[in-house]
Amino acid sequence: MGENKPANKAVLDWVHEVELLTQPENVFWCDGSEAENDYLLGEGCRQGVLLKLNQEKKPGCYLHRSNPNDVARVEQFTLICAPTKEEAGPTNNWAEPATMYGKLHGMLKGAMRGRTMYVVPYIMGPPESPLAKIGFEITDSIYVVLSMRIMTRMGAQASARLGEKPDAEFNRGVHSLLDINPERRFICHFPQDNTIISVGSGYGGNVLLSKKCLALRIASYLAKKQGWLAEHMLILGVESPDGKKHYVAAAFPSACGKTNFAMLIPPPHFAGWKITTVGDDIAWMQIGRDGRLYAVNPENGYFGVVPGTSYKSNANAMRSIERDTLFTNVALTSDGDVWWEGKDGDPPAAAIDWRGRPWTPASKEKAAHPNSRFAVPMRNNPVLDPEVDDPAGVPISALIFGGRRSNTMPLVFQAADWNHGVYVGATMASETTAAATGAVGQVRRDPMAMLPFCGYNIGDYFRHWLKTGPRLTNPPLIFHVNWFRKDAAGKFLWPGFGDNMRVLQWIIDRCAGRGGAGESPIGSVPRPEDLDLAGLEGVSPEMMRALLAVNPDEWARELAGQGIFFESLQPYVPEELLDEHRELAGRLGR
Ligand code: OXD
Ligand code: MN
Repeated sequence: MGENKPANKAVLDWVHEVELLTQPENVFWCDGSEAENDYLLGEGCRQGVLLKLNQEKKPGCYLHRSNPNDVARVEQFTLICAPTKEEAGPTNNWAEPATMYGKLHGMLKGAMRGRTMYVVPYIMGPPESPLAKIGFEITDSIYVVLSMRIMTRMGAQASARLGEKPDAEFNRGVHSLLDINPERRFICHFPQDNTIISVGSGYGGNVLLSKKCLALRIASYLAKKQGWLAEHMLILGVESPDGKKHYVAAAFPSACGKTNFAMLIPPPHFAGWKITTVGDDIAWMQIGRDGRLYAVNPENGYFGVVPGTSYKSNANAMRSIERDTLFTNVALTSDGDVWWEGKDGDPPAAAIDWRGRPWTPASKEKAAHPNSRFAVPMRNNPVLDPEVDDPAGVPISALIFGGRRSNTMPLVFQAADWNHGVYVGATMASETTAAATGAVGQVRRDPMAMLPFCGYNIGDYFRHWLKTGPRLTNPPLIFHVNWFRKDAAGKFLWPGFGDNMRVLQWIIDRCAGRGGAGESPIGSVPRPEDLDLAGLEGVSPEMMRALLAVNPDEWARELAGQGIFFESLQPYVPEELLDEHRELAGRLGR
């Protein structure tokens, strides 16, 4: 075991270099087999990295507790090391590549002494897809290896697919826990070298280098160069009772319910409608021969936020995580099961919290960390879309942007055309969540939900979007949604979850040339009678009006906020988006 070296000499040479630098006790070449997985799970438990859960209740499930100083992505220590600061742009932290390589190599020197260095080969995307990418992650964390096995198509197939050609392209990822010290924590991307180096963290988003690092930051850079899109979007299928199927892709910032939306169960009134999941976090999209946009999910699993997940909010996620799941930072019950705030049923009388301390319902602190996670193979999802492995991807009828906004943003509106849609995406904003370190609940602009993930200058990213529209002879329509609008007392106006089907149906109707709407300065907004609200509970006609309202005072503030954001990005904002801003101001009478 651990001997599965690839034949490619470029990989062997690079791994050897990292071995000389980090000086591990031994090198373990992963093959992705069941036997290897069993061995690593056993080893993880023996080392105290994992805790085996009650296998009768949760077959194949394990719990990992991260260091309490290491529970979320660290945007302030995430860097794009492009040759110039301008290429990284105004929204990224930047360091000169040679300087940063020097600093990181200094930290990595001898860092794996006494540890095993694992080499993890993986494929992102359906292997036969023209968009598929091969990566190798070197890591000294068993937790990373086991998570990568869930989240990617990991193992010998990746090495085989890379082949022996010396110039075959692959992503080089190096990760070391070092001493999990926030002072020595860096997540560095070298897009021009297809290289990622991550040190000092063991938290998923910082260390599963396939995900945010490769599939978004590096891939967005490659996508710009090669004419496709790498986006922070879920992909779902909607089948209507007459058997017609549409796919939509939706960008929401972290922890705004992408996984829930991707697995939505329609309310009883929508008998015959079916939602299927292609992906819950990332979409790679290219233009098909028919001029439509086609999306693949590069991942193989879901790394979802646990708190709030229940049979009520997301029964498909609950069914998925009944087995083969790696939990991080949830609470442990006395019968070897897991618990978190928002799970169905009563809290346990006593539990061990995410830090490993005794907990009771009277405790002041939460039992599970607000950013605790599950990692689960997507094959566990009962509503996995049958086309998930299609190398060509699925055709996208609508793109949806959305954020967590207590006010201003109506439940849904449709952009007038592609450029207006790009403007809507570029100016979208959301109240911050626990997925990244920092204050929670503040409105921040998060263009296309890519603020922390765009691997190059955001102005060029907007330009790339603007250029993509005219290349699509049959472009998707673009919408904005907000499930989080509140009333004056701070209560959510919309029930969300399954009832979001009502909004999705309207979106699909619009794509099919049906569905009424009223015109407003911000775009087409449905009137209450344009939505199918039959069987909707707890939303009065007055609440419905409040949900769909375009309030001039709120929009005056919003327009100003959008303007301030664009100012902060100057001189990079494309003229077309400044035009859109001026036109919106005109329509709002400002
Ligand atoms: C995630 C995130 O983990 O966006 O998907 O933070
Ligand atoms: Mn995400």
